[in-house]
Amino acid sequence: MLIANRGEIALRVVRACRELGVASVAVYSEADARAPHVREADEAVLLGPAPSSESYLRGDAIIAAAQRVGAEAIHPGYGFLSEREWFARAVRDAGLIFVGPPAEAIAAMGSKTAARQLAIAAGTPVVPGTTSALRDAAEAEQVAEQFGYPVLLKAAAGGGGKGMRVVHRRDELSGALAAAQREARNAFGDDAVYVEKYIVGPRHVEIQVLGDHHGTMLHLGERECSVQRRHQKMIEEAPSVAVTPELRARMGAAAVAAARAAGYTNAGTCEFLLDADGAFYFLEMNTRIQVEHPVTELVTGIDLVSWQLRIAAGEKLPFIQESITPNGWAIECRITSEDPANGFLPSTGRVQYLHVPTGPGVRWDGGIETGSEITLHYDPMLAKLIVWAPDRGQAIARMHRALLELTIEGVDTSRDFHLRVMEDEEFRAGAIEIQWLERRIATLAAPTAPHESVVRAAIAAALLAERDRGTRRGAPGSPAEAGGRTTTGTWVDLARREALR
Ligand code: MV4
Repeated sequence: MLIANRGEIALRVVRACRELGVASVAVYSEADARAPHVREADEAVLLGPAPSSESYLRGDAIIAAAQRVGAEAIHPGYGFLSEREWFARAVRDAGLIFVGPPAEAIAAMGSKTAARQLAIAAGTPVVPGTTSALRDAAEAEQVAEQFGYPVLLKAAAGGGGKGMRVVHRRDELSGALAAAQREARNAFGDDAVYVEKYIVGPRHVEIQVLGDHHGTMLHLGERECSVQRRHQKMIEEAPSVAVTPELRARMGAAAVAAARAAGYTNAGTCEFLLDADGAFYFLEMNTRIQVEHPVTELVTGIDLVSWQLRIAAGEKLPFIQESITPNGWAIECRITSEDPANGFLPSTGRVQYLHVPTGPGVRWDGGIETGSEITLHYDPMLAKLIVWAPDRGQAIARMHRALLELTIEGVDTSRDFHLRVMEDEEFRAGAIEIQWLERRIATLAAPTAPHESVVRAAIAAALLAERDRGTRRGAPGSPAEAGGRTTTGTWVDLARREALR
């Protein structure tokens, strides 16, 4: 198996390969020569310089490398080449197996208007709107009158929020259409824009599907992904507080029908909007393994990456739909090298010290280690911290505990932001929707103590702890004694670890 990716997902695939007895081949850029995914794979092939365009996006070089080392298959991970129809086709044409859906299914879901047509034909509910590109502003106005304002203009070639415009009134429509078309042409080289009714205040709930080459297509329930900012998810969970077993069965059947209509195989995800009344609407299908797949793994007990490989090898799925029910609760926090106190500005530097949480119900899917250099060449996601517990309340408490155990020194991270979310009353009540985070970001991303002062406090505390070791067990009234519910306890955690090193 050649793994055409880097970071945590490359490591995740290496691990699945090793458990299945499949030899793994990493690819890497010059910047990643010492990266964990390179060291952990059985073999590794240098692609080129650090920029993705000269390394991880070089489909030709990756296929040539696979042929040179005698690989049978290529796993694309997520991002990079994972949803490029031409790459899936080129892999197949080279006599290799693409671990993912057929190129035709990627193409069918790549156009949002084509995906809507497929979904409608399959009986999957979609947001009211058009299924072909708007010709002009007059047509847009007529369609908008029909569905009622507000409406949303979307790029047919889009996805992930690019080329979208909310329109509240008729007199804004023609300007917004021109802007959306311009943005779509620049981003996708295709200015086709269509219109949907704008759904206000929904949740983003997605359904995992898994299909084999023998006609079985299953759904593995939902993930709640509403905690996002600028279309970047920050926290995901499974199941969703808003989904009953009855709704899960209906959304699951809708996702399976859409996937079948696209000729889908392997792992995929159907994205839905779920409104406050429990109505759901298909948005688009992600034709790859997703970042947040672990929460589904933890509540279903099904190893998605392992099954991706087994499906690609021609195995039959041995499960029946009725046996797949979520057990307990899983939450994932994306640990990114971004400074929440500074508008989530990407942070760079060397990871000087890394302490990874462990203990009951804790999983760390990471791509970094002490010494890793964080650059601006790649995505800022360093790792995912995932927890499982019997119910949502315990999962939140467990995530909070695990985040307190996490120390990353050397770059700014989203860790403290996640601690505040776990402490937030609305989040704890499950009262989240897609605008929730933007609304609350100011309080959740407030600045913390400057790095230098935290380090000084840690050193001072370490010296005190060393002096007091064996004589005292946590001073009464200290942050450590307050039950660990405070994020200002950061220096105490640091100090404890300093003292133990
Ligand atoms: C919508 C919508 C409201 N109404 N469509 C954003 C990205 C793309 N996947 C579709 N998106 C949306 N489509 C209608 N008709 C709101 C969003 C949306 C959104 C969706 C999922 C997760 C986060 C989001 C953030 C803002 C807007």
